[in-house]
Amino acid sequence: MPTVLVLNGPNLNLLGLREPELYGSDTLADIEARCHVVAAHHGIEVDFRQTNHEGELIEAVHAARTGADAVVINAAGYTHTSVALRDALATLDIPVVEVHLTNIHRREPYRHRSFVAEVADALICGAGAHGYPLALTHVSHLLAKGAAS
Ligand code: CA2
Repeated sequence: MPTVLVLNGPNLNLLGLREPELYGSDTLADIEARCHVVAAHHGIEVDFRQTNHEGELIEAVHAARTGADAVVINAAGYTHTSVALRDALATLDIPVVEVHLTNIHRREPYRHRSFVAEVADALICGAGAHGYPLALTHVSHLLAKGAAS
């Protein structure tokens, strides 16, 4: 079964506990549970992780080079700052889908720039927690297409 690494960056462990008007009331555990349901539907396995540390995100991306078939990533604040994370993602030759709960283009100008987007195959933002199942559905489409070609 293909494995999809779903990586979450800093502060996303606080989802549902603060700022629900901005980020929704689902917790990260709720989102993870939803991801497992959608993944089972598509015949894929999800390895769901969250870290507050840039280096750990980068190491997880390195591990995905041999240990995953695709990556879904919400790099949170590091989206807008981390050239190092972007460089790590650029080494992957598996599908990468970027997810944000909020529409980063409707927010502060410093959130409009995404280093991750430069190396992602697709970007889903502004769909709230639903963005994760959407990303997994798209990944399963990309994997099926890849397997067929
Ligand atoms: O919209 C998104 O998913 C973001 O990646 C969320 C990041 C933000 O820095 C990005 O610009 C867009 C922030 C994650 C912080 O999550 C919190 C959750 C609850 C309470 C406080 C922060």
